[in-house]
Amino acid sequence: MSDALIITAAVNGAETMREQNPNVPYTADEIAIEARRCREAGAAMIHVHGRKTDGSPTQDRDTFGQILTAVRAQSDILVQFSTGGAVWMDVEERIEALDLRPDMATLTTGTVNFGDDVFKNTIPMIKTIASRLSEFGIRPEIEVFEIGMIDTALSLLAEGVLTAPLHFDFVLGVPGAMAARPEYLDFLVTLLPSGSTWSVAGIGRHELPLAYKALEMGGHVRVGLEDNVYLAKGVFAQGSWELVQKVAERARELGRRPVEPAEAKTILSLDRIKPS
Ligand code: KMH
Ligand code: ZN
Repeated sequence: MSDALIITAAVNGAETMREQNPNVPYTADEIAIEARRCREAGAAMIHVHGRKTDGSPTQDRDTFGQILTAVRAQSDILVQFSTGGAVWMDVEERIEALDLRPDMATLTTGTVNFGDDVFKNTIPMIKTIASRLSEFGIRPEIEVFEIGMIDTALSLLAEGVLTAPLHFDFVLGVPGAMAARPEYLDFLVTLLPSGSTWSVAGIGRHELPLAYKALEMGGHVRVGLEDNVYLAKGVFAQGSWELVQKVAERARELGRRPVEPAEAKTILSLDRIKPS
């Protein structure tokens, strides 16, 4: 098991609003400040969604351009764009900013219930996103909300739509999808092709317990206000950075080493992908 640990901070998401935690960053400058704090706390990458000034989600290219510029002006943290956006967005809207060439971007390989909504990702939609990622040489983080999404990713790998090595993020605990059961994580990792890397994102109160389990299993970790707004029961996190800090502290106790962005790039093979 490698001691190297990539911590990703999911700093805002599309759904978490300031009414739930006043520290959710909306503007590019707020996101950049938060990203720098996360980097200082031990994160190597942020996962980010666009927001309008009123907090409503957007995948607008200009908004992502401002985010990328602002974040890169303040730190060397890697930037992963969401291609999931919000549940009502169409696929073209979700991927219109990818020509900005973020360090990484997400790819959800299936449709799933998302609370009372449906997060739609048909096979043609997945292929459209994958092909745009490949056009710009961006490696995907495969978001797994349900187990069949692994099978679909493997089929796409066999078809040559995706290329190895794959990086998976298991999102556990979205209402209507796979629950945040620790034993699921034990099983899910057995399904990955060798050479894959993985992280876990536990939703709500499951975030830190699943993160700590991943540390013990040798996986990577995603935490942040997109997934959970609390540091402890009844205590709001002051920002995603505080959750990152908690994971980094526990990691060091367990002999895991939060890596810098440059090392994360190597671990995730981000340098080895060429635009198609
Ligand atoms: N907001 C969710 C509907 C992603 O960022 O790629 C989708 C999501 C996944 O957050
Ligand atoms: Zn997201």
